[in-house]
Parts: sequence; C-alpha cells; structure tokens
Amino acid sequence: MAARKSAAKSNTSKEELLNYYREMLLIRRFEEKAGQLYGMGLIGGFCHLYIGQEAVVVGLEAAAEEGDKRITSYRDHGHMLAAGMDPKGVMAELTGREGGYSKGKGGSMHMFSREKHFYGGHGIVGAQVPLGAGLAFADKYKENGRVTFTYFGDGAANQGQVYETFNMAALWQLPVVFVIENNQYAMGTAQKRSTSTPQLHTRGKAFGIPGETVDGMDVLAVKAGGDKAVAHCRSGKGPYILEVMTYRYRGHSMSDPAKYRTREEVQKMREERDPIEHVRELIVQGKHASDDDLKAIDKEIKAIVNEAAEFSKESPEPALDELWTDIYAEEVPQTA
Ligand SMILES: Cc1ncc(C[n+]2csc(CCOP(=O)(O)OP(=O)(O)O)c2C)c(N)n1
Ligand SMILES: [Mg+2]
Repeated sequence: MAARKSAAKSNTSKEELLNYYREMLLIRRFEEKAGQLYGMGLIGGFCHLYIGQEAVVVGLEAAAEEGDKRITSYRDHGHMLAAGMDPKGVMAELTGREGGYSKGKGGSMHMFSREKHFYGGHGIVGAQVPLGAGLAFADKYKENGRVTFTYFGDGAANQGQVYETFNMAALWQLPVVFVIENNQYAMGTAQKRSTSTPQLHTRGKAFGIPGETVDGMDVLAVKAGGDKAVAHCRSGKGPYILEVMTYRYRGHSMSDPAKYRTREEVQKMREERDPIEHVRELIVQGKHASDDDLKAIDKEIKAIVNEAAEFSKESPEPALDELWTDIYAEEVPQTA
C-alpha cells in the first residue's frame, strides 16, 4: 500500500492505534462473516455491509463520551459494534434468533440498545435524521451536556426532511453532529449523477450550520474532525455537519449487480486507501507492535466473530407467542 500522510500521526499513542486497529478489524471480520452466513441462507431479508467504511464510525466513537447518542441508517452493524454492543446479539439478530437484540424480530436494519445509547437501525432513507435531532432536543432540554451523532449517506443528503431538520436544529441550537458518510454512491447511482452541489458539508450554509469534510479512510483524521465537531456541539453552539469521505467495497446490499462501477475502481481503493492497512502501517512504522503481536490480535478478533456466528446459529428461533409482544409500549420511559 502506498505510504500516506496522516495529520495527527505523531501524537497518537500506541494504545490508541492498537485500539483503532482492533475495533476496525472487528467490524471487518464481523461483516465478512455476515456475508458468509447470508450466502449460506442463514440470514434473510436485507443486509447492508459496512466493509471499507470502518474508520468513520471508529474515529467518531473515539471522539464520543459516555452517554452520547448515535442513530444511523440500515448500514448499521459497524455502528453497533463500535458503540460496544455485543457481537453475539448483533449476529443473532441477523439470523433472526431469540438471542438477537430485537429477539430475532428486527433483523439487520432494526436493532437498538438503550444501554449503549444506540437508537437504530432505520430502513427509510433519511428517516433517522429528524429522529436524531429529536434525541438531541431531549438532551438539550435536560441540560445534560450530551451530543447525538446522526449518521446518513450522500444519497440521503438530498432528502427533504434533512433540510427541515437542519432548520429546526439550527433554530433550537441542538447538540447534534450530522455525519454524512459520503461513500460516493446511493445504491447504483454515483454522486455526480444525482447531486448538484457535491460539497455536502456546505449544505448547512443556508441555515447557519458550519461544516467540514474529512478523509474517512484515515481514522486519525476522522477522530480529529469528530473532536472539533463535538466540541462545537457540547459548548452550546448548535449543530455541526461533518462530511466524511469514504468508500464501500461491497455492493449496496447483498443483492447488488455491481454494474455501476468498475472492479478496478474498487480494487484501487482497497489497495491504496484501506483504513485498516493504514493503521497497521502506522503501528509497524512506530514499532508499537511486532507482526506476531498483530497476528495475535487478528486471532483474538477471529475468535470473537466465530463465537458470535456459533451463537447466532445455536440460538433458537423466537417462540410464536413473541408475535404478540413489543408492539405497543407498556411504559413511557422516563430517563434521567
Ligand atoms: C425514502 C426511501 N427511498 C428510497 C429507498 C431505497 N433506498 C435504500 S438505500 C438507498 C440509497 C441511499 O444511499 P446513501 O444515502 O448514499 O447511503 P448508503 O447506502 O450509500 O450508505 C435507497 C435509494 C428507501 N429505503 N427509502
Ligand atoms: Mg452512499
């Protein structure tokens, strides 16, 4: 892989780098395994993999504090793992089993964890954006200093409800970081075919929302951008837009004919810009770990993912009477 410069390289500690490596590798291996289970017919319905985009969520989670919230689209497994959700519960939800986060009734796009402040998992393009502002509104109301990361794609950035949300979030100065994961495609449509102004971080200008763009294949750049965005929101200055330039290696979902881009384009990104290889290089260059140490981490991650896959096969299917549960809220949650 070609050597890359990284802005924050010099002052990143060994622990931090190894942590990024571990977290991104967990997402990558988990997603590869999910792809395999899908191929074996163990996962039904939709399944959108996050492979290639790992540095986005790992960098931003490093900028988050305990109690901060996150909400995203259907491309959500990486966000759950980075938020600290249990890989077993996530994988078992993918296979539709009782041990899954939604007891096997939600699937890939519909998982939540109040404990980890992860609010889904949303299949309707852009729908999570106003919900994210709502979460931030609750925090502002409670004056608890929390920030909400509201993730959406470049395609979703052209949705009407995003701009209604920008207006209200700016009007009410809500502590929300709008993270636009610009992977350059919305299903099979390249950004240049759909988008009149491709600089998505400037989309808040009309509402007075500042924004910037960062390299989403470089976890250190994402972390630095995240720190700035979070500081802005936490200090009471209102929303911030962070456009993160990234790339997905796999198809839009598991059923993608992949005719809208060349193999060479994908190959080039994998070879020259891979976010995990990048951190691996920094670790090796800085002599923070030997090849054997890195191999041990790879093994450890593989074991976690294999265990999750086993659990997702062994956990039973939900009982039929589960059809009648979790339909209406039994209590209105009153969180502090
Ligand atoms: C309102 C709505 N319109 C269309 C779809 C079908 N659809 C699902 S994903 C998608 C593309 C979204 O692309 P982007 O926001 O860039 O996210 P990415 O998949 O690249 O992560 C579309 C059009 C949908 N789910 N909801
Ligand atoms: Mg996209």
